[in-house]
Amino acid sequence: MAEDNLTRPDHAAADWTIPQAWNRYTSEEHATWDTLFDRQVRLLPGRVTHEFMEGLDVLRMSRSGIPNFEELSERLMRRTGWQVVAVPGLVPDDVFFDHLANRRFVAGNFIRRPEQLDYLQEPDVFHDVFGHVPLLAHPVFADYMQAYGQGGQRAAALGAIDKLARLYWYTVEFGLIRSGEGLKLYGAGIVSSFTESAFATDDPSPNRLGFDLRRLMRTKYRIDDFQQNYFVIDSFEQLLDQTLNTDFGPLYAELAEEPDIEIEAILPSDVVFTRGTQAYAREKVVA
Ligand code: HBI
Ligand code: FE
Repeated sequence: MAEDNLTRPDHAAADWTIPQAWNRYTSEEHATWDTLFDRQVRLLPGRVTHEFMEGLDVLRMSRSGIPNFEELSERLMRRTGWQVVAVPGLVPDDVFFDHLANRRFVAGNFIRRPEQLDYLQEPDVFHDVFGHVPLLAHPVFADYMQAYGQGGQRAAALGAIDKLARLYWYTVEFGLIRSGEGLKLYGAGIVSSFTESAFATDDPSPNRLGFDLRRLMRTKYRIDDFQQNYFVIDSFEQLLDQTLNTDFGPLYAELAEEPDIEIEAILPSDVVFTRGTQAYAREKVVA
């Protein structure tokens, strides 16, 4: 969840959008995008779900330099009716949900510095656009993102954003999907990260568990390091169906009575794809 104490910069509109000011990117900034892009497209084939690669392709994202949001939005609009709009950084939850509910994806317009290629706290244009936008070209995933925004508005009214935020985290940001050839990546937090793309697919440390909406909404998550647990969906249709066909009001009321589940816990009811060794997280604690 975004911090509550965000203040809207003077140059941002009431909905927190700003001009992307594409002409103001320096050649060094475009080069940073190209560096990040090149290493991801070398790493991702075979690891990422095919819908992601198709999205990169139909949106012509392999052209050099930071994408121009107007051009990108034109292509995306023709496919699924989504747009990409620029914001200065994190926006308040209600603003975020309102944009998603109206099929607008908010993207930070700044890019990380060359010495921060592997880690930065705030979502920049590479995470937001490379990570999130390709799947918005997929009709079912596009509908899921809108449903999430609408669900966010209802969750806010019910005081349950913390539960719903876990759904975003474990699907949109860090989700895995089953395919004929095994588990594939689709979460934006993974696909935009050189180190976590390899970790999430190959490392024996994390658990990889079947998607279960109620279970997932009880599960804590970590924002400071590689995930200790990934949830695996069968298909984007499953994700959309469950989101549209669940009555979240009663679910939140029930969840309020149930304890949170620890990040690395495996329950008897879980479908287990990988029982993680958790070696990575344990070594980190000692170090
Ligand atoms: N703002 N720019 C931006 N990007 C996000 O991903 C984002 C946000 N504000 C709130 C938010 N995400 C999440 O906390 C909500 O899903 C709860
Ligand atoms: Fe993100």
